[in-house]
Amino acid sequence: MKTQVRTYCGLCHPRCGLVLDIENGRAVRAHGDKHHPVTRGLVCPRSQLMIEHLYHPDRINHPLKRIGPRGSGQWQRIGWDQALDEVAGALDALRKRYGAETLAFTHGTSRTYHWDERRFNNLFGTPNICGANNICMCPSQAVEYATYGGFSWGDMRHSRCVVIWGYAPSKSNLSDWAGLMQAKKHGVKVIVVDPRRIPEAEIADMWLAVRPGTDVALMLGWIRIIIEEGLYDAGFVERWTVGFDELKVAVAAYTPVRVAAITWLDEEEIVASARLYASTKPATLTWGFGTDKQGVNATQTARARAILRAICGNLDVQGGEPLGWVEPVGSIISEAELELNEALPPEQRAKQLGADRYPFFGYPGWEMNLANNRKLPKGYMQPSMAGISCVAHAHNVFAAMLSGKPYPVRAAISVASNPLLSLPDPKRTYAALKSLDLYIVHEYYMTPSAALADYVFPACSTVETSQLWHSMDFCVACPRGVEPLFERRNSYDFWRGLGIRLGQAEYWPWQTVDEVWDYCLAPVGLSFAELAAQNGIFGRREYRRYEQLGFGTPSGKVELHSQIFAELGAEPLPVYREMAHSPAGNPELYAEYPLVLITGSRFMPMYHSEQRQLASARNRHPDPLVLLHPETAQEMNMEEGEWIRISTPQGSIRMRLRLSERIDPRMVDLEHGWWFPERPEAEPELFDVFSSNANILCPDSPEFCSPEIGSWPHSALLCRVDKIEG
Ligand SMILES: Nc1nc2c(c(=O)[nH]1)N[C@H]1C(S)=C(S)[C@@H](COP(=O)(O)OP(=O)(O)OC[C@H]3O[C@@H](n4cnc5c(=O)[nH]c(N)nc54)[C@H](O)[C@@H]3O)O[C@H]1N2
Ligand SMILES: Nc1nc2c(c(=O)[nH]1)N[C@H]1C(S)=C(S)[C@@H](COP(=O)(O)OP(=O)(O)OC[C@H]3O[C@@H](n4cnc5c(=O)[nH]c(N)nc54)[C@H](O)[C@@H]3O)O[C@H]1N2
Ligand code: SF4
Ligand SMILES: [Mo]
Repeated sequence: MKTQVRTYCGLCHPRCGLVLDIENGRAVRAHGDKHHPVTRGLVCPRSQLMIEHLYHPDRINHPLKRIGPRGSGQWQRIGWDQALDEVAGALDALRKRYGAETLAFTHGTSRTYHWDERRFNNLFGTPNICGANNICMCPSQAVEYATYGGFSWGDMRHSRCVVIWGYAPSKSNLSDWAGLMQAKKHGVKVIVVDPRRIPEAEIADMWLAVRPGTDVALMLGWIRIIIEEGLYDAGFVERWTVGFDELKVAVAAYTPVRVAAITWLDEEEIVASARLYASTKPATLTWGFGTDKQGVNATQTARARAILRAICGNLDVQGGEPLGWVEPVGSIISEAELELNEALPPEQRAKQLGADRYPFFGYPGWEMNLANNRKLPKGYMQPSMAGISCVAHAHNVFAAMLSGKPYPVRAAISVASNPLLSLPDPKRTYAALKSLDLYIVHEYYMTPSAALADYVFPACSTVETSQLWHSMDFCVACPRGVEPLFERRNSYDFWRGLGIRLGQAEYWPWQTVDEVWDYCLAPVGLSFAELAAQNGIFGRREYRRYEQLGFGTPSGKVELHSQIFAELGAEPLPVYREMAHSPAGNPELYAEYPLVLITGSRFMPMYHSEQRQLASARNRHPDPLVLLHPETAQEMNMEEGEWIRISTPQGSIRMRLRLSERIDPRMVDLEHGWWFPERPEAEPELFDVFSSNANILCPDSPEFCSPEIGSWPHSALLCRVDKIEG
């Protein structure tokens, strides 16, 4: 019998509408859902892997309990109840012995629900949630909250000028890439700021091949030109900002000559691009991971970007940077509320690891943003989730596991995260995980991180569970396509199962996650099934709402000079910092490591460390690649296709060489997320997790991190390349 079911693809962020063709009870084909109100049938090549992923023989289908030494690959299959009972018992014993803060949690990027993990950890009593949030979008979001009380994702489709800054949507976000192409057809001006000649650069009016890690110097140069030439929106600046005079002083030193010397750019292109951006309205300036992954400068780059948007008059205008939620979407119970943050008492908040060094991204900064947000009407600007911008610092968490200082961290849980691949210094992470009394993983596959666990719980694919998905303007139902296979369960069931065994039963009243969606939708008078039947809800956006409501900041205005930063001892106006390892920051080191490294530029069909076991993905992209300019390779007597060694003072890895004229001869660009599921699991191999792991090259100690947030560098480092003989 043949049928079709509507569901969604959750293999990355956008949750595109998907239709599964079902034959004899088995999904046989996945294709875009033409009737999906947002994605309208558009899907990327990765979605075609869904069927292979759903039925893959390497999937973990039952809970596993370690029976040999940690990392020996010896497991026993047990039931969910037994596994949850044993884990809850062990967690309770550790909490009694060391305090709740002894449990850490590592998260990855948005795949599961996230509020459920925060809810459990708040109720358990630990503030030590850590992971990629220090570097991925969340820092930008927190900075925008401090600057103008909310977060914006630019409206490319209606814009007259789009600045693609450290962002490559052609590889990372199909719907923005489609939006850009559509805008281009209507004559939008495009400026690309990226050290690589990406496809976006090829359709751009201007491409600025900036030296990695120096973007904030360029932004400060732009601000200086824009002020000097009177290209800013004087009316908006006068009425709606504080700190303009201080800003003028702060940018005075960033003359085109100086910025050119820092950034590898020409003075003329710096001036011309600033004029093009500021004089074409409305304009949008994108968020990009290229600027979040540059360590010391990441936070102030986000500040300078927010300031450019504001002084050029692009905040909350159509085709600029829309702000705030629109009704009825704003009335839906938010994920921030589901986190139940009030459950974590102040004395436990105060124990968050790393928050003393990076207070803006811990409870102190999050609480200040929250207090300002509460001055606005509920539902207008949703408060920032603690899960997004209130995290412990991974460096401090793993250090505490190893040293017991400032207190013992003896247990960890990872859900939808593979810390050995995603975080810097994987050998340290390895030693730390190995040292634990208890390590729990909820996963699709046996990964290098899962291989070190005591218990591994089987996760269901996105098509096996439901999700409520919304942006500021819409909310759609993402329905389950097939019933969970074997004993796979979603993260809600995992956390609830643990929670009710640890005295949290009254806070998990909903038996299934579908009941949670009904609870969230109650204020708009819909159930999840009704939302699915009516194909989503959409709000109508009005612009410049700040004219009535103000901004959710200490002054109620856009803070060019940030009071929150000042109060937390951080730099209240943006500055450029030369990195500890850079050509100018450390000339001796530069002599030994003469190339500038970037890592992790996105490529299809892979998503971080996933898909390495899926034959159709691996056949297309079998090996980890490192890109060099042909001239650089020639100097080193290297040829396309050979395996070469790449080293930083932190460590060395090997990758296969690809030559590309798209990068500067002074640079190296290499992929992240590489491990080899085809190699043995048991140690010492551990799926060969260290040989081509980009993060072996990346540090996260304080001198490399942004002092405000602790963003560590995956990019803008110094490296060298060598031939591998034999
Ligand atoms: N060198 C370098 N490192 C980087 C980056 C870079 O550019 N360069 N990028 C960084 C960024 S931006 C991010 S966001 C992080 C991402 O880091 P992570 O999100 O940790 O990404 P992965 O390493 O793919 O690990 C995710 C794991 O979750 C599992 N998984 C997927 N979906 C589900 C699910 O629904 N349920 C459960 N239980 N498990 C699931 C996958 O099998 C996979 O093993 O990496 C960061 N690391
Ligand atoms: N295919 C695929 N898509 C993904 C992901 C994936 O793993 N695979 N991951 C998802 C996640 S979690 C994220 S965060 C997004 C990230 O999506 P993007 O923001 O597109 O991230 P990247 O591709 O890491 O980097 C974007 C660009 O930044 C440039 N860059 C590197 N360093 C610098 C710098 O110092 N300055 C400037 N100006 N540019 C620089 C790189 O050359 C690259 O072209 O992608 C999401 N989409
Ligand atoms: S993997 Fe592709 S189809 Fe799936 S959600 Fe992401 S962009 Fe959409
Ligand atoms: Mo990310």
